[in-house]
Amino acid sequence: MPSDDNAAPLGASAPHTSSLSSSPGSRPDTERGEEDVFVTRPLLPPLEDLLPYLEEAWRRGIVSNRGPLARRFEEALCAYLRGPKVSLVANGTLGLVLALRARAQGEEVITTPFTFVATGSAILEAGLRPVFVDVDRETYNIGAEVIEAAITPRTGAILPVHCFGRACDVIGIEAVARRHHVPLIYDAAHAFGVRFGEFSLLAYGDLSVVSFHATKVFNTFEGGAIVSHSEEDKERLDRLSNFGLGERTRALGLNAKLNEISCAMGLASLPHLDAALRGRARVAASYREALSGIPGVYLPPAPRCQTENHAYFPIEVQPPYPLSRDELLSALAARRLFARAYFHPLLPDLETFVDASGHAPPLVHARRVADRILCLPIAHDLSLEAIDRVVTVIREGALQHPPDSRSPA
Ligand code: T4K
Repeated sequence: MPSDDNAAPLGASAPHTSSLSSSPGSRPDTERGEEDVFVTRPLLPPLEDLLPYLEEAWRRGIVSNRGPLARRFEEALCAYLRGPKVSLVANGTLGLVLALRARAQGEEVITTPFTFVATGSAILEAGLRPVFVDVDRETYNIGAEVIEAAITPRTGAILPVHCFGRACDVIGIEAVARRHHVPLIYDAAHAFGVRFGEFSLLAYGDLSVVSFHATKVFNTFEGGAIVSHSEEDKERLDRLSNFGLGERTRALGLNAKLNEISCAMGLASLPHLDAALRGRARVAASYREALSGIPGVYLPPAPRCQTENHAYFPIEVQPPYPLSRDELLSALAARRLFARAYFHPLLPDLETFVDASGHAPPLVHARRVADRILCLPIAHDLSLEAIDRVVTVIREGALQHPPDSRSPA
């Protein structure tokens, strides 16, 4: 396991570095000579770590259909997660569709409105209807109480999201799911590398679906996995992701296999994950220190009972901060710092879901958060200079006068 001992200490002027490669694609801003900074950058292992796996695949001529690299990658993930079964899939979205097709029973799925569009699309794609319930103000996740209040005879599954890698109330939600005999599937797209108590957060629920997309803390370019707890579930999910071949029940199969090249990427990257998570933790700590105490810039408190993967660095922009969230987003973009308003708008406000969703209670907290949320750039190797540029723009914004206090021209 490589260490990140070479990483620059906080306060040094060198960038956060480790043995991990930085992604190409940064483009200097021509006026100031500053580089573009994106909301994230992929974790890329040194090329020499990837090449032996690629050579193996080339030698064999097996590049897909659950070859030897896929089997090894599944074993490596099982060992990393310490227990549960793993079914690789081509991406997180297909993983969600298959998980729902495998386990959902009724017509409706209780879920969160504050998520990426893929959560809702997967529900529709599985032939079900989303029922959106409000999120908790602090965790950004849906909780046990609101879920239980929304359960009806039509409920076919519960699909909470561990938003930004912050754990849902897994104990409370599990109790609700058991009490009402409703399958519990977590959209854990953001949650790889998070431990809750002594277990991986992915070990909770009947099934958990994680994304290995390039924008996630751990990536296989595109990819994902469904985490399950019985040989029966794993076999079923594996059949469903292979066109449903051998499937004797009614659930519809798909082609959702992960190719061998993505598995090679996973095998080469996994040994670097811990160092990358430590790099992200250092960036988050730098932001926290530099941004705390700015009136109107709210930093959500660190989540309890879990480790953090710092997949995102969300802040909320609210009065008395003089700029709106969108104005701050533009001010950052003007300095080639590309933060994102993940997740605005809310899913029920997207045309796709307006007619498709069941009755939605007032989504008071979700609306408030979606209007204020801003995810700042974060990556394992984000430089201190880049962090400083982001902080400077936010601090400069804090010094502006709100429109109504400006003296008339
Ligand atoms: N559930 C949830 C809760 C999710 O958030 C997601 C996906 C899913 C399910 C579905 O999982 P997948 O089917 O994707 O496995 C991105 C991602 O495409 C998406 O995976 C992710 N969530 C979502 C939150 O973000 P965009 O459209 O915002 O990504 P994009 O291309 O603008 O990338 C953001 C920045 O990342 C770029 O400005 C630059 C950087 N980047 C991106 C790529 C692709 C790189 O540096 N290198 C790259 O190769 O959706």
